Amino acid sequence: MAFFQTPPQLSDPFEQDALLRSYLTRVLPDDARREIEPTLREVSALSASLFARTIAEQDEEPRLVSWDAWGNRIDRIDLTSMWRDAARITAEKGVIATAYERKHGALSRIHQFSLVHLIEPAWHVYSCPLAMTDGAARSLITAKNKALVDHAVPRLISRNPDHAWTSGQWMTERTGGSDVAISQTVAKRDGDHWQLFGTKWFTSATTSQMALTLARPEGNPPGSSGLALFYVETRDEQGKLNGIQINRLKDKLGTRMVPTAELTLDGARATAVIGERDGVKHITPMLAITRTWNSVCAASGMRRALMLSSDYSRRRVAFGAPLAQKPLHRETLAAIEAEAAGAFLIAFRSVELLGKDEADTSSDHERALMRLLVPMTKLVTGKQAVAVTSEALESFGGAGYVEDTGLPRLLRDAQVLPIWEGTTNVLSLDVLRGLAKGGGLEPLEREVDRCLQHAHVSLRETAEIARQAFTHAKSWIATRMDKREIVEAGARRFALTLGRTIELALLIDHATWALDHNDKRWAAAAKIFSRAPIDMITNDDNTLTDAADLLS
Ligand code: UCC
Repeated sequence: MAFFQTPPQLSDPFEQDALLRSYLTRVLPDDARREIEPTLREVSALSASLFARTIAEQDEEPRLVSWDAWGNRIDRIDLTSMWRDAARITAEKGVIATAYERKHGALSRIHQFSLVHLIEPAWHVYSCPLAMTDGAARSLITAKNKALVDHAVPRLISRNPDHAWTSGQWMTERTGGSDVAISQTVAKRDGDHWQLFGTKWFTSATTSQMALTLARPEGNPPGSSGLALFYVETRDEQGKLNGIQINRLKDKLGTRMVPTAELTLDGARATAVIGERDGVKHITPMLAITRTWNSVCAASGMRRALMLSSDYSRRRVAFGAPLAQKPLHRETLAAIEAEAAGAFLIAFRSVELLGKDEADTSSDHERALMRLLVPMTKLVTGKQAVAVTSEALESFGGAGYVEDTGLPRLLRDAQVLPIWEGTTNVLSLDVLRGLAKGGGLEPLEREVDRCLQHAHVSLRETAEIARQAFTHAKSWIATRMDKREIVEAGARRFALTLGRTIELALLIDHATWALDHNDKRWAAAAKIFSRAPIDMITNDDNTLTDAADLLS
């Protein structure tokens, strides 16, 4: 008889996600959890039902139609059917609205991001425009521009698909996406409004109805303080593009359903959101939100890859038994399970802090912690997402490398996570910026202590690994404060060490709670996680900088 392999199945992502369920049991009061859970089950069923479509429609891509049949320039982007459906689902399921209705106070962000965690892998990175939409709503609210808040925010957070808008975040120019201060777009005053002139080199999800962007008002000085934050609607009342030309769609490694475009702004009518300067500073509320989305989506991508891999391991028989019974295969999957669990817990810790900040229930310590944790979580989870999805693909053997299984897309889509919204290096430097501006490492130290002080007796050795890594990071930075180049060169090692230490501490914290509830799984994850590199700092910085000099 012919031999065929059985593809992996996805039944119920919520039911299959033991960590999400135990985390929600730990952090939510029973009544809140009872109210929230049906919405998660509904979205989980939807996510499972879309699974087959994510494979069947994975070759669909957005298309730029530059001209109509009669020679008129129209610059229309036709979206994939999955993306059109995702817009409706977002509104109907309140994927943005849940955070702003704040039905569960500070816990509402946990509710919202649990929805995101379940649905994200099912809709071809539609989380990209949603992250920016959420970030735009938050930035407009923070800027307290009443006219724009009244006009745009109800649409950005709407539950009505016919009324809802999404927003872009146009920050990247030809000069690059990291050093935003050298942006070249110019803003010229036009009565009460402004007109923008320049090129935006990467604009994600360009079909959005509005965008927040940066431009330099004429006469302003160079540097980021001379940029201002602007609100732009992409089309006018007749549906014509607002002084915008779409030059082309980018041909990318992954996120191919995301219509990422290159734009020319040629007199785009714009409104200043808050003053005429300090645009970078005023867009940072958006960055905090989009970076948090990035972290949650990194965790959810890892979870999806693992669900498929573990399901497959029970179906695939090789060398006389299912892979799930092979010791080496089990150990390999356990190692990536531990990584995914650490990533999930740090991502949702950022989410908790964001929720408290917005509900105005944060302490000063929690606000300082959030400033550091958001970039650190984004950079550490972005790297883990690439490593975990790569390992998960390998666990399928050749099938993981074949396009029509739908598996390679998981890795391609993960590869953007360490790039957009700040690369690993840029965010490592942002962690240093946060330390310099805030209270140094104290907020992180308190967080490590909070997690480890009640560590279960069986996890004391594991807790010691986290403590030692943190102490090493603390002494490394303390003894190099005056050596700017050494600190900059080591910023990534330092930030990754802190990020992985916090992940381990959070794993121990969760595992200690779980052990009290007869669940040994997360203690096992903490132990396995602690065997992977946590402390990446070296005291021998000069050897590395000398080597880098020779090799560069
Ligand atoms: O990638 C993009 C869109 C992709 C789609 C989104 C999908 C998301 C998830 C989906 C999941 C599936 S748009 C491009 C994103 N670009 C970036 O993220 C920029 C990366 N570059 C940086 O982050 C840089 O560090 C810059 C641009 C912030 C550096 O700017 P400056 O102006 O050179 O730096 P300064 O002078 O240090 O900062 C200016 C001000 C300061 O405030 P003041 O003036 O009071 O001292 C800083 O403290 O901004 C403040 N600031 C911050 N505040 C800078 N960074 C932060 C921060 N992270 N938090 C709070």
